[in-house]
Amino acid sequence: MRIDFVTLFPSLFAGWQSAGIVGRAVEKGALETGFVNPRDFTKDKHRKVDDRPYGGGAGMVMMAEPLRAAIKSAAKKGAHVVYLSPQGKSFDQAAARRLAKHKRLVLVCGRYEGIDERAMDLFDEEISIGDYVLTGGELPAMVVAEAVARLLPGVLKKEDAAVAESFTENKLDFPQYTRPPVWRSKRVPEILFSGDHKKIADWRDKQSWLATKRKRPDLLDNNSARALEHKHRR
Ligand code: 4FD
Repeated sequence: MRIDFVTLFPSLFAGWQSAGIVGRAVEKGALETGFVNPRDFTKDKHRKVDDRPYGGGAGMVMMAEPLRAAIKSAAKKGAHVVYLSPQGKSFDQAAARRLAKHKRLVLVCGRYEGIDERAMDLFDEEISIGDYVLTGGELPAMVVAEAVARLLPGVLKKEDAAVAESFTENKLDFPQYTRPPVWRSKRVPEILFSGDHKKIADWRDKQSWLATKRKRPDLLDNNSARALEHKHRR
């Protein structure tokens, strides 16, 4: 997959795309990134990308034309163009899976108080990573791109893939333990030393359900809650 970021601040992506899972995805060729700066598409000598809002008020608004030209340059045919904004549909694992099916994504990062409303039809969809406001769409774009990159074939090691799957099934991951076997009088559950893989899998499945019930009951719809309640017979 190729992801192009339309941003006034491409340098913010440098560390993110060179380290960790994303860095490996780029190295492996599973993910290709590109950056397009609307400022490079201005024609005036001050390279102006924002202006004061008509009707007055605080802050600045991103001008439509530099944005249009930047998106046009970034969005080769078939690209899916996404605008990150607090007004968008909320992002989740299902949205990540859906976006991961595209060959090309263009993630457009707004700054200031947003963009000229007349530019809104440049986007195929508007996504929010949560109900809060940030200075720019760059962090949200990295959040979306990383969630998508993890789903690309060959990016995750087997262990990490399992954790990703638990959210796909609307449940939390089971608790993990590592050495030492006793830490500050807390013991690792005995069953994990048993070597009985079937029993361990069943125990983890139940722990996963208990954790979801306790921490995120909103993930359990009424039907699956009843089915799981029966399965684990509390
Ligand atoms: N919650 C998000 C996205 C962008 C952002 C911006 C209008 C501000 C939060 C459009 C106003 C973009 C989010 C930039 N803050 N800030 O996903």
